[in-house]
Amino acid sequence: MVFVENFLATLKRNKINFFTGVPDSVLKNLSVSLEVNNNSEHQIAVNEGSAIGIGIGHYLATKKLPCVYMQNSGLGNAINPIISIADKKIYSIPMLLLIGWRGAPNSKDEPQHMVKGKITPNLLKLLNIDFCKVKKTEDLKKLDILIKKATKEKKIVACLIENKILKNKKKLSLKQKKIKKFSASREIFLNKLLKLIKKDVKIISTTGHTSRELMKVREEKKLKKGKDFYMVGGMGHSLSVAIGMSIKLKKQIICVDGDGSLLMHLGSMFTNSLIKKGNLKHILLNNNSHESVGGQETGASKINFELLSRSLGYDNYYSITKNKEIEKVLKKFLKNKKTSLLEVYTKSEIGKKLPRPKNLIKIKHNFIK
Ligand SMILES: Cc1ncc(C[n+]2csc(CCOP(=O)(O)OP(=O)(O)O)c2C)c(N)n1
Repeated sequence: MVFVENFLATLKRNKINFFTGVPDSVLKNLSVSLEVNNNSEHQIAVNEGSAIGIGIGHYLATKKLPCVYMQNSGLGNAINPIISIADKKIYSIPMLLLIGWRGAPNSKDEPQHMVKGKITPNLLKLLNIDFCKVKKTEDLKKLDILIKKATKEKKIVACLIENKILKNKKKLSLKQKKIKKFSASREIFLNKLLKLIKKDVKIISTTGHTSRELMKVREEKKLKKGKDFYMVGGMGHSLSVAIGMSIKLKKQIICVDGDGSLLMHLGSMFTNSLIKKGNLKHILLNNNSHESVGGQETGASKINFELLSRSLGYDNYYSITKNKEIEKVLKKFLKNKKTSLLEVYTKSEIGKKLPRPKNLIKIKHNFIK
């Protein structure tokens, strides 16, 4: 176990005072400390590649190392700017990557994390990034040496942290802004959705709590209409998967997106409007947070999704703010044959206990049958 305070002190001693990244459950105690204590600069990024970009910009502006944090699944998004811009043989931009190591060997985790977890150290080796593993306070000495090396040699270094290692000395919790409009329940919405759809509908649901809740509602209530494809990984790509299906199939394809996920690869909304297949129904469950990994704010409450979707080429926009509006609006939305977005303002339910999809190959077979 390592206290976040001690971890941050090691970084501070090395003049690292700027943080950017995409939240991760392994690093949620760090996120909460950055937000609550507010004594370092911190900017959440929409995806890990963008976080690397922000980090590069920070170095160019200050000559100081940024700390770019992410879950190891986001390393894929980060690789392009790492290897094509920041690499020692390109612009030689130093930074510290702080990587939440899901699926580390000997841990128990979901299949997608076990696959990425196994190759994470090899990926770093391939990228020529020196790294250390921090599991106990003494390991911070290794981290200190590594950061000094990054500063001196102007190269990227990384620190791998496994689940349940980072703890706060004092119990801290994120202050979530209560916004009245965000009051619909995801569970009630998904329940209604599964009742109102036609039998042959295909649902693509986004990473994290949305997929897990959809599976729970379907199983508990024995709702048999439609088939689900849970995007357990590939965060931000549910809409693209739905687009790929809608091009080839005439039946209704429903994408159930999250605000953090949609923002991660927002450009896919534009592709959707270019394709304009009326059978693709795009639903955004907006809870203004990365609920699945600790409830860090996405800032999506500030976005006018009606204006955004229309300017990207969507024909219609619907919204739901309360449970009692769900049935009426959902019926209208599902009947509409044009490219439309339904935004459901949902409450964030941090720490909700939900089951996890397990037999993914079986889920796929059942889905494409
Ligand atoms: C590329 C990538 N980065 C980060 C994560 C970790 N992660 C899983 S779910 C999630 C939050 C998704 O937010 P949102 O789409 O708003 O859904 P919510 O959690 O609020 O239900 C994050 C950051 C991931 N799985 N993949």
